[in-house]
Amino acid sequence: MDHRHGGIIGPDQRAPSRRDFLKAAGIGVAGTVVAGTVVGGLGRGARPASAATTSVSLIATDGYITLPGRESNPVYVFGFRDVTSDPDHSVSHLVATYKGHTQMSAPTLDFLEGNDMQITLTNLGLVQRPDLTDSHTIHWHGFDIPSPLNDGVPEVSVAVPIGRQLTYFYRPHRAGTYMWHCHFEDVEHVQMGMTGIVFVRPAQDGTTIGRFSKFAYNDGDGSTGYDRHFAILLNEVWSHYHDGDRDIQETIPTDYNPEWFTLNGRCYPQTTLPNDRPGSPGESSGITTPNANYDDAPDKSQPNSSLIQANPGERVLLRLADLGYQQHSMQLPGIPMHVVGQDASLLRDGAKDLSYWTNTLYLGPGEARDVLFDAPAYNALRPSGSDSLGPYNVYYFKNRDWRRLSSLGAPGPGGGPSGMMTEVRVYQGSRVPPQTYVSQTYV
Ligand SMILES: [Cu+2]
Repeated sequence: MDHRHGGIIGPDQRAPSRRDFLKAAGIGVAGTVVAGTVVGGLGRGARPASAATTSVSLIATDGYITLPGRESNPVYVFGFRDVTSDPDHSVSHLVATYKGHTQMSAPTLDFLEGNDMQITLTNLGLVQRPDLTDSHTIHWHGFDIPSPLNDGVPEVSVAVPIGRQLTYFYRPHRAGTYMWHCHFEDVEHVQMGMTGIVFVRPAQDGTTIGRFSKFAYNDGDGSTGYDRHFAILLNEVWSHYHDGDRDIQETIPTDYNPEWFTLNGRCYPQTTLPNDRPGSPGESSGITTPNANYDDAPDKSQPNSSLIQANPGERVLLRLADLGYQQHSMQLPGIPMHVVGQDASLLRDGAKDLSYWTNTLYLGPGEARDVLFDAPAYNALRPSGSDSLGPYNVYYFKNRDWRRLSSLGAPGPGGGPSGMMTEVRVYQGSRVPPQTYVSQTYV
């Protein structure tokens, strides 16, 4: 293997360190290009230096999440967690700190077209299943990647064994909303929770077209401009698979019969609780899961909110992806939806506009959509509520199949909906501050 493309590093440090690999590639350890070019792509030769390099550090391990009806018996999962902010990325430190403490869904990855991306994945192993020696990978679904080495399909490249690290390199050239997942024994690992959204902001971002400076695509005319964006992953959870993996029992995947229907790994009304972002004051959902098999500390195991907050008149971009195994039809009654992107492609053929307006979105497994809507004016006659930002109108972004608005076949709190549903809150006055990152919450 050419070390310029990344490296597998053991905990014993007999192998060259990650620092050595990055130096060899002309990349500073702080994550900026310091000299010359970064060589990548098998046999493709040198390429121009990119504007910047973003480095992300992720761990893969197991853990538990809390779903309706299983509050006292949390559901076993595999997953990814972002440890970039931890200054110590040694395998020994990561194992001691995070093994058995994963999350679902995976962190949302936010990249910029043309920038170099490094994602270092460390496989910490599984606490509940020390007998399972499964590797993990990162597969960027739908990404037109030239290098199989970084594609994460283990049968044709490499995977990351327990106790090892691998740095994946990407330079995305196509804007859009994608998804990412582990591709190792993927039917199992995807259902077990190793799924998330990755999106690429277009090079057009930062220019001003009309009143917008942020866009879903390089549209040239501002037609995909937005004020706020939200990344929401549609998924299902089948208890049999998760309990079977926990208890060392066989599962027949073709018997798939999920009982939970989730947005970002949560069921309504948990979907409307804030994010759990470390270091972000005010963002703590309070969703904790006792980690019975590792220690007594509760985990912030479902950190990704699906709450959509907007001011009247703002244009909102929903970055949607389905990484379950079923098709879902989603509705937003009261607000028309404008579909401008599909599977990381602008819906346009030459000069022909292929975007469409709908009241029902259909997403199959492995599909993504970019959906714009305009937040309506505040209307005192509509259903409303109030939170720390003040009074709001509420619109429900929900699955159109009522069976998927339940959990374990039961309704939610008070006999209301559960499952695949969240709220769009449109506030009276302009109370929502400017968004500084995707899916930011303010309650
Ligand atoms: Cu995996």
